[in-house]
Amino acid sequence: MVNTQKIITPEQNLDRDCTTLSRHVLQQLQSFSPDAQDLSALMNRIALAGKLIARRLSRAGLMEGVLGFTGEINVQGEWVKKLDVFANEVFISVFEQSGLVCRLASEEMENPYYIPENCPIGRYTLLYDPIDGSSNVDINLNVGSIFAIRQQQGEDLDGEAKDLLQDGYQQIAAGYILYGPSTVLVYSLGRGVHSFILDPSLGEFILAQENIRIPEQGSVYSVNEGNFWQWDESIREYVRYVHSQDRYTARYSGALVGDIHRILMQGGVFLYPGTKKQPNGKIRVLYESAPLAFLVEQAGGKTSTGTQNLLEVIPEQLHARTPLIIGSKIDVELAESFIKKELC
Ligand code: AFP
Repeated sequence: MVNTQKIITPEQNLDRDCTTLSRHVLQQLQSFSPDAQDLSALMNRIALAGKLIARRLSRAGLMEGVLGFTGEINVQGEWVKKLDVFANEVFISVFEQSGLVCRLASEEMENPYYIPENCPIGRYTLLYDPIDGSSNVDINLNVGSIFAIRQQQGEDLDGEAKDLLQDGYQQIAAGYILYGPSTVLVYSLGRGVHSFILDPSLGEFILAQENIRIPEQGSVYSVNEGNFWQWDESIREYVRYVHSQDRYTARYSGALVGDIHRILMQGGVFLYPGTKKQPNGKIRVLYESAPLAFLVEQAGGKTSTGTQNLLEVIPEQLHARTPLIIGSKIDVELAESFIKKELC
C-alpha cells in the first residue's frame, strides 16, 4: 500500500514567514525599550484604523452611510464625504484612552483634536489624511489613508500646535494604507520602507516586502493634464517634452496613494504643480506631501516642490499646501530641470 500521508515540515506549516507589523517595528528598532514599545503600539493602532476603514469600504453600497456626501464643506473648502467623516473619527477613537498620542491633526479638522487624558504620557502627535482620493469611493476605485508621527515639542498650552510647523525631517515615522484589491500598509521609521498586506482571515497585516527601493527611472508620469492651461509655461514645456518621448506612458488614478504606490513599486514620477487659481497646488504639506516624501526618500527616490526638497518645506499653517514632484530620482530631476531653466 502506498503511504499518501504527507509529512509537513515546520517550514511548510505556514505559507510564509508571518511577520506581523508590531513585531516588525520592534525588530526595526532592535529594542524592547518603552519608546520602542510605544512606537510598536502606535503602529498597531494605525493598523487597527486601517482594518476598520477597509471593512467599511468592503461594504460600500451594501450598508448606509458609506457612499455620498454629508452636505457640509470642510476647512479646505471641499464637500465632505460620509466616508471622510467616518475615517476621521476612526483614527480618533482608536487613539482615545491609548496613552499614546496627545494630539491628532487631520486634513478634515480645522484644529488639532486633543486627548487630555493621554497628555501627561502621550508624547506623540498623529497627522493624517483619513481618506485620500475620496471621490473614488463612490465608483469603487482605490483610496488611501496617509499618516505621520511627530514628537510633541513643548506643552502647546495655547492649543495652536505651533511646534507642528516644522520641516518633514521632524517626522519619526510615516506611511500610508492603500485600500485596493487588497489592503496594503507601507511604512518607514526612517530605516527603509516596508509593506504589509492585510490577511482578512487572520485580521493581521503580514510582511510582504522589506527595504523597498524605488527604481532610479521609470516609464510612468502621473499628472492631471486637465489643468494644462492652468500651469506655468515650464510645466507645460515639461509635459510637451514627455509627450515627445517614447519611453513615457501616463497613469492618473485621482488618489495620490494609489499613484505613489505604483511609482514606489515600478518607478516614474507624480506631479501636482501649482495652478493659476492655486499657486501652491492642492496637496497639503503636513498630511500628504511630507509623509509621502519621507517614504519616497527612504526608498531612494527624490522629492521636490520644483525648487526645494519637499522635506525641507516649513508650512506656515497647519493646512498649508505645496507643489509636489515626487518619484524616481532621474524622472524628478528631469521635471525640475524645466522649472529651474525658466527661473534662470
Ligand atoms: P480628494 O481626497 O479630495 O479626492 O483629493 C485627492 C487628492 O488630494 C489626491 O489624492 C489626488 O491625487 C488629487 O487630489 C486629485 O486632484 P485633482 O482631481 O485635482 O487631479
